[in-house]
Amino acid sequence: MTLEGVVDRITDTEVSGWAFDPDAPDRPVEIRVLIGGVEHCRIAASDFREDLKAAGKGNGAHGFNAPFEEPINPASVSVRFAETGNLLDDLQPGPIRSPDVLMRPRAENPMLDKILETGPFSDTDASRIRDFARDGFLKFKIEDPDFDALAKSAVEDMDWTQSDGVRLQDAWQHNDAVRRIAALPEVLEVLELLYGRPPIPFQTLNFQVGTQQETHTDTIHFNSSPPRFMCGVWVALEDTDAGNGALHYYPGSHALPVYDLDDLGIDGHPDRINSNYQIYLKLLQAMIDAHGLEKRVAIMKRGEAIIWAANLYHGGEPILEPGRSRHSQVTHYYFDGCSYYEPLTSNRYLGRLTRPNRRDVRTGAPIPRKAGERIIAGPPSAPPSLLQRVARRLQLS
Ligand SMILES: O=C(O)CCC(=O)C(=O)O
Repeated sequence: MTLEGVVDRITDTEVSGWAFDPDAPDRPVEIRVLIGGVEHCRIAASDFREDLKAAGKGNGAHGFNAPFEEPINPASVSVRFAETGNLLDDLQPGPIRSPDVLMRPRAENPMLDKILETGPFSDTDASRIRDFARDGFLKFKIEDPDFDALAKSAVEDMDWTQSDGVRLQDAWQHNDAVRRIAALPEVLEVLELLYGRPPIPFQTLNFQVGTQQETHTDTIHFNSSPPRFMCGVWVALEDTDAGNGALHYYPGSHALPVYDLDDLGIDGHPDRINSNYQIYLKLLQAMIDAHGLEKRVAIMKRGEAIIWAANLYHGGEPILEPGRSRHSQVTHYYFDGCSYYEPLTSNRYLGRLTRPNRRDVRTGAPIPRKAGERIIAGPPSAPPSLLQRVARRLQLS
């Protein structure tokens, strides 16, 4: 008897996967879950999963999920076929697990073709993922019926005296419309589609006017482990065009390597944020020249949005008609199952990482640092000094 099966996920509270008998494709296979070698439960793998059906596993009703009453050490869990005693993990990983095992955003996974082949994606979703994979950005229209009212409130009910003249950071803390724009369900859904993990909004920036920022990436400000699990969503709260300082970006640049300061032979440090940042920006210009990258300017209508990948080269065009407003909101997102650091004040090589203590914009709760399913314990970074805070304000992230 050759049974197939894979443990997809073990956490401290549950284990899940699938088991299948190719000789009896619709028969539920019984499995045993052991903790520290002692049987915890026996269950039939009979939960329906669309991905199993799509992968030709009989009627698709071969998934299992076993919860634990109390948190346990995931390393102590094993799962065996009840009939043969073999471990599920001993077997060749099935077509479902293998492409997903590499922790990369879905659209930036080098095994994307395989993932799209095996996953249950509609044609529209698959083409959105492919577009984002190729370009590093995705433009879409926000359909939420409340958007107009939210956009109005995010502009008019704002205490702009708190801004630096261009932008107001983390206005979600006192403006509910800003918080709701950051948490629009349709935005969260498309992010989860592109990244394969639940997104976590952690920072908002509201702009009154064009930022005229030099071309940069977000990875230099907010890097993640595993890499690339961060993105920005830029939402037009009014029309933008060549006159009021439109956003620009370089399609495809996200696929270039992610560079950190140690790639430049320099040390990330709170005292050198701005000088190091300037060196990094020069590298990006050199990369643009070397690869012949072409700039595109985003002419956006109110209510349109752009998602950009963490490593997409982007910035703000010069304002050609001074005095015009250009209201827009950028929300930065992390993704579940990662940990984060800020390269401009860190040194990876020396193991000195500035780990941000950020909060989930939806709830105000701290965002846990994770490696996969495990929450990483450890001291939070010290709060930034006055010098760091001033330097961060000056640097145009
Ligand atoms: O809105 C713009 O002009 C640029 C925004 C930007 O580059 C950013 O927020 O990282």
